[in-house]
Amino acid sequence: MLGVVHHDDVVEIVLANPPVNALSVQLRSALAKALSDALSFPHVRGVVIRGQGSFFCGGADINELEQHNDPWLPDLIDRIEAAGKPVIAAIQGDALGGGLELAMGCHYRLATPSAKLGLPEVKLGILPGAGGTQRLPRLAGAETALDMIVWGEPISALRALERGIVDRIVDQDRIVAEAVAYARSGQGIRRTRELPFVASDEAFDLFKSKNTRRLRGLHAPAACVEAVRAAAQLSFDEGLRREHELFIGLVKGEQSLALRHLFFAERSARKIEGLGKDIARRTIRKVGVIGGGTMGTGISINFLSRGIPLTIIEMDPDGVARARNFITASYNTAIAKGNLSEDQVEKALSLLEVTHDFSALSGCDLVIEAVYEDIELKKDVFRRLDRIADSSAILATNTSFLDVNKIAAVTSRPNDVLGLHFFSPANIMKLVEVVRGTETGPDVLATAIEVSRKIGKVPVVAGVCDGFIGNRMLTPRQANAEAMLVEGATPEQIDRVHIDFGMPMGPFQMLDLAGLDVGWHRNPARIDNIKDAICSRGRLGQKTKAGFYDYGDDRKPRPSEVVEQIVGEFRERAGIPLRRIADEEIVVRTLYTMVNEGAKILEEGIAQRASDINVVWVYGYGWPRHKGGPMYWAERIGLQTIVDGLTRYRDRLGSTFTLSPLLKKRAAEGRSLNNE
Ligand code: T1G
Repeated sequence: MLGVVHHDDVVEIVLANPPVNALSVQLRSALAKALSDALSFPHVRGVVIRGQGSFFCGGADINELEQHNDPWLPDLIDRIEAAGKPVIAAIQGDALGGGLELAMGCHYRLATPSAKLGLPEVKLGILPGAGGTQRLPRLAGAETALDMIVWGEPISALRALERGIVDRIVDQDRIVAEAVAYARSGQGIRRTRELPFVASDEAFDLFKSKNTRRLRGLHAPAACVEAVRAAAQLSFDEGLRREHELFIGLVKGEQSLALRHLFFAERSARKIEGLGKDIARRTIRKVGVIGGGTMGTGISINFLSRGIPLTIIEMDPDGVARARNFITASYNTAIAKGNLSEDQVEKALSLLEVTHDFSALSGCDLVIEAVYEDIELKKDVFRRLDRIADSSAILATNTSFLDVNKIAAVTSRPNDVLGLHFFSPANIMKLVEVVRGTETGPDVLATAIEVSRKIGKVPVVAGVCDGFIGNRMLTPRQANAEAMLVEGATPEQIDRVHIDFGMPMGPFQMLDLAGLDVGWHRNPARIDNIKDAICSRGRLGQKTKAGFYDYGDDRKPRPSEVVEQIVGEFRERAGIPLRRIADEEIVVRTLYTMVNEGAKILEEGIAQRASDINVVWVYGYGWPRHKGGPMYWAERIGLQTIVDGLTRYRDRLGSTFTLSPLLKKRAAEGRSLNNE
């Protein structure tokens, strides 16, 4: 749990609680004792605190946040700060949350160049509760403190040095020796709590007014601002009390519970039921992508940006040029936005090959097919791939709904085949549905999860069905949204209900963005549903500046009289009476039906666990993180509430609707949808 090393008159305390040195009650107890012992030795002139492994400390133990076990972290940090001998933090790896707070309670801080320092508590719906909101402003000023605490993003050691959070940058192989020397150097004791901090009240009001949109509806960021404000208004100890008060107000709140659920859900999603952590993984040194369209190039950028050589196959020289130009333009935008440096882009582009020579795929360890969504076309590609690709290569299809088993079946190696369903824009959206075919090998699955994480994605394992997890749950939502449009709701009303709920956009805005012609039969004379009727008038969405909404050059959706007329004509032909539709009905028929579909996905084993479904919707569709995902949200409002709502509107849900037996059963039993 903790190591102690004696360097003559300096004691080095090493936090050793793998994997991230989280400050569990055991580690805190061991640290309190080791510190007390070290300071009690007359010959000891100072103490160094370091983390074992690649983290200084990943913060308080998130499992213990609602517990108050002694030694309480704020008290322990106060003891470090009050020590009569210098205590030096040797930050050889990331110092996050309570880990950075611990370091700020030390008298000096040395850090290695690659170390990151951050206070990400706000991402868990809380705030730094061990003095971070009071010490950071004293070290780095109000602007840096607000930026780091309210948004929760870590900064580099170099930036921390510039901001006054770190005193020196020292290489990995010398940081202990330098810290020991620093402890021995007789540099007086500098207590952070004694540093002055002055900031006007207006600075905090201005920060809040400038970030109204980003802060809207969220409890933790606003509380973070007030905690830092307290550091300017109150004495240090009064500020600590205010910080604690605000922390307690958040830690039991619905938003923090949901955010902490998601933290662990994202990590559970990487685990494959029945497979141990030690399953062998294949090495991915080179990647091939077939198809240099929007998806293929977006997928490619993920690998190139992480230093993985990649070959894109296009049909002909024009396709080759288009693909390369698209990638270059995307990277130039990243430079213009300051997201990447010119050197980083130059390195990424140096790893890219674009060709129409299919045999260039030999030598790739992973090939991702991203051609048009047509099963016969994909089968042809995989037949060719089967002949060309190395015997150890993993063959993945980026299909968003086609049957991965049927694609695998045309190859001689179905155990090497699976789906990697990226979400558009593929270089931005973090979700990857890792679609396991019936024959997909465990090592292939484990490798796909590992390489997805390596390129910064959040993988979730899905079984084969129409739409896998996310898009399958979209189906009842879209069907009911379109039905309610014909019955009397408007696109604006339905979308507003979703935006008020916290979604980034509503069903009709999403359809206009994706394009109404995705999956359209393209026969304007054939009008089976309202979407066909809209498409038949050439209204394909944002790309035609007309879909369910009208769009100006600003791409803002405006209610369309033409759509109103099309819907009216469709309603008349269908003989559907016009009626007023309440928001509640929209919630039941679009959100409750999604939960019902999610329960079926669980019943069928398409998703391994309910929390995986939450990860899919948060990372793939923008479900508000502070509402935990559809299945978590359903549990919080009550599964019986969901069942009762669906029962109440049963006549409106169409003849094909069936209530999930699992949902009904667990609701009746008062149990969770998780497999406990
Ligand atoms: N507490 C408990 N478990 C943790 C943990 C933590 N702080 N951090 C990570 N784990 C587990 C994680 O669940 C996983 O478990 C394993 O460690 C590896 O994590 C008072 C109140 C540090 C950047 O928010 O951001 O301090 O799945 O897969 O990708 O003010 O973990 O293996 O069983 O994520 O290398 C504030 C949270 C806490 C940081 C490493 N700290 N952690 O990423 O590994 S609140 C945080 C992370 C606090 C104080 C407040 C990341 C990481 P398992 P991993 P990684």
